Amino acid sequence: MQKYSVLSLARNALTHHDGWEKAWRNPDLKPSYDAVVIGGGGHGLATAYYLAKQHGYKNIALIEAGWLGGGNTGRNTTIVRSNYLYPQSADFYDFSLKLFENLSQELNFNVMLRQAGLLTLLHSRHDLEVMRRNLNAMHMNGIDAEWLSPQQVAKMAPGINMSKTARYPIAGGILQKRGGVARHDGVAWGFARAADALGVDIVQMCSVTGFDIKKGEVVGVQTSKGQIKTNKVAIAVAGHSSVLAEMAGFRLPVSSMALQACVSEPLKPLFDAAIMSGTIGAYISQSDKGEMVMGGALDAYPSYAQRGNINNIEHAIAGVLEMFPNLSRVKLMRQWAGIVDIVHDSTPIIGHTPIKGMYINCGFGTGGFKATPAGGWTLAHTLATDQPHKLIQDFTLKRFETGAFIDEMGAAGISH
Ligand code: FAD
Ligand code: PYC
Repeated sequence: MQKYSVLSLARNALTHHDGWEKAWRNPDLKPSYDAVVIGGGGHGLATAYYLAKQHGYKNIALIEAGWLGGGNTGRNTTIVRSNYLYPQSADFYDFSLKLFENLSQELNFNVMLRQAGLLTLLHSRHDLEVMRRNLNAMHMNGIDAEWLSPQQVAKMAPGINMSKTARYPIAGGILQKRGGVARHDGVAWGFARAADALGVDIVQMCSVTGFDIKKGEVVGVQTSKGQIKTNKVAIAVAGHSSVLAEMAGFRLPVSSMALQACVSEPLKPLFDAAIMSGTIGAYISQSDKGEMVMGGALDAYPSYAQRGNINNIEHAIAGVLEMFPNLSRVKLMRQWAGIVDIVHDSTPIIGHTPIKGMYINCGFGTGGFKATPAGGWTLAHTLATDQPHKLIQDFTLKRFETGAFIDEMGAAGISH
């Protein structure tokens, strides 16, 4: 990797970065690859990276229809945590958080992980009773989580509405101290640069348009830039998973829905933790730049329109103002949406598909950013060994035949 002196950094800043080495190449597609990864979001990029790094694959293409991180990876609100209910989920998401804790070093790219805590607000006797059980489950799963009194919540979240007559009074909270935020596009760029350095051909502005399948086995991928021969394919396209599955001739139990978020103008630092309330149906964190990053529930019906409906974001903002009434005069800067892949037990699908040689990672819905490293790690393992990784053996498509669901709706963080 090229080294820069302070002088060359200053010169490059003044010359619009002329002469700066590109972070990854822009290669032409080759006619054949040992593995093709579809989707240049965090999960696809992590899959390609771990295939090369952990499994020694040398001839991999990563195909992205748009630009890297332009899907949900660059649209999410960057919360990371592992406070799930069931042991399988807790093991998987905590493995991911551990990978996050070392990711900047692993990729030699600052992913700006800030573990200032994830605070879940509790508002009623019902919340307290249910969440005490959840807290016990988290402890049994080995996840760090603490019970907070209303006074401790008020201390962590200056400005929060502590009025006893509030519509949703604060009755307490649960804090995962290792939770927090990480820079979403930094994660995509870090994996991309590291994968490229290991020889992965990252091809952007290239759509997968079909598959060549012979006797139930994948033998090729058709793209807008030509055909590729391969007998190993990993699909990681989130909200477009059903579209790709249809191209391969199978169906997925996934609905594609818009999830919105918005940011305010930057403010002076108010609080460090990310704060969520399932009861109110809204969440907020403050970015390193000072913007309030806010969101709420999913839009009400399936859609591929990456825009979202105004009533939903209004509802989310109303929820944020229930929590922090003093933000009512703050200006909004941007609103956006991403198309997320909803599965009815809120647990991802990772593993084999009905097509031999074709593997899938989808169903993360509203919560897959935190799972980016583990999603890539486990999909790479499954593709390379043709065996499900032990962390995801209960996350396969099989559960939709057996009924062995892992219902994580309550831990999804936001209302569905
Ligand atoms: P994506 O990043 O969507 O990448 C898929 C890629 O596939 C896209 O770039 C797309 O262009 C490409 N693609 C699609 N079709 C094709 C094709 N035919 N050919 C080639 N490429 C194709 N999760 C959290 O953990 N914490 C959060 O705080 C959080 N907040 C969120 C807030 C919002 C508003 C949204 C929308 C999501 C949020 N999520 C959050 C969820 C999280 O963003 C996703 O689960 C995660 O980013 C999915 O990553 P991915 O790599 O699977 O998908
Ligand atoms: O999964 O933690 C999460 C999350 C927060 C906001 C959207 N998803």
